[in-house]
Amino acid sequence: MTADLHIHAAPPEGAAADWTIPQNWDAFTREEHAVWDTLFERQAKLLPGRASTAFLRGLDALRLSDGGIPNFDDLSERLMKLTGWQVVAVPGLVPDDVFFEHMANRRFVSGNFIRRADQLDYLQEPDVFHDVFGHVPMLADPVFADYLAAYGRGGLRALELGALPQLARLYWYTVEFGLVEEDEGLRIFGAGIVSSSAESVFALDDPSPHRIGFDLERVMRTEYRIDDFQQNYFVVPSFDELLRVTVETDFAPLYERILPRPSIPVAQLVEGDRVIHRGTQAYAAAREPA
Ligand code: HBI
Ligand code: FE
Repeated sequence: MTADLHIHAAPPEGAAADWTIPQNWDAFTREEHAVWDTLFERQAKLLPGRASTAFLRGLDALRLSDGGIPNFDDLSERLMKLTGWQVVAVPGLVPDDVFFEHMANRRFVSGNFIRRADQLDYLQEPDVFHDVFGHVPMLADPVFADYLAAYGRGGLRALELGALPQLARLYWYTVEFGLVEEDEGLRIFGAGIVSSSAESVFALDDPSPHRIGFDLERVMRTEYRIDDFQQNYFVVPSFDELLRVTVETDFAPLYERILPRPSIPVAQLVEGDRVIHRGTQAYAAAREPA
């Protein structure tokens, strides 16, 4: 047996001890800025009436439509005034503790590369379009901004308590793939959805996935898939409510309760679910290997 010492790879050459790198905005080529513009225009057309009011407001407030990959210094200046957050560049995925430490200190880490023009819908690691277009508009919302900082603190705690997989599900089903209930109907806010043209439609309109009312314990017990559209989406009643339950819940006893229990497979409904839409699961069934 070895102790869990949180040993991880050293930052790559050219990165600081906290894994950040200079954005080096001047080094982006015209082609790379054009990829941003193409993706931006596609999503900007699709999202009114689909994305949450908070997301659309953030897009405006941060002037993400100015054209080209945003300069992080300018973006951080605007964001700092609104909610005290900054955006910092990293080479790619960073170790969990580094990721949480930045978040707890209101620094959002962004990949410093952009997908190729011939791979607009293909992504192995989060690039600057996913990270900035997908995540940063929500950080202009004061309530969501507090939620993400609280999540960072919770992440550091979950590492100590051996409950990272459980807490990561909360991130997945809210920050990445969350829906919110607004007066006019369901809206998307998860970065994985709003940065994807196909999933922006699928998550709201397709009969296949379940849409289930958010419940913290239920979400933290639920498996997820990283290789295709989600089979479950969880719907928060509001960001105030999401923030409230996460700051008011004592996570240590919650982890103690759920760690010994089996996880809930993707697409399985359980007793107590507030089912908003019972999915047909037809999309997933058709994609299963024969
Ligand atoms: N690093 N750059 C980056 N972006 C992420 O979304 C990210 C990461 N490191 C760890 C991580 N996500 C997740 O595995 C944790 O939330 C559990
Ligand atoms: Fe993301």
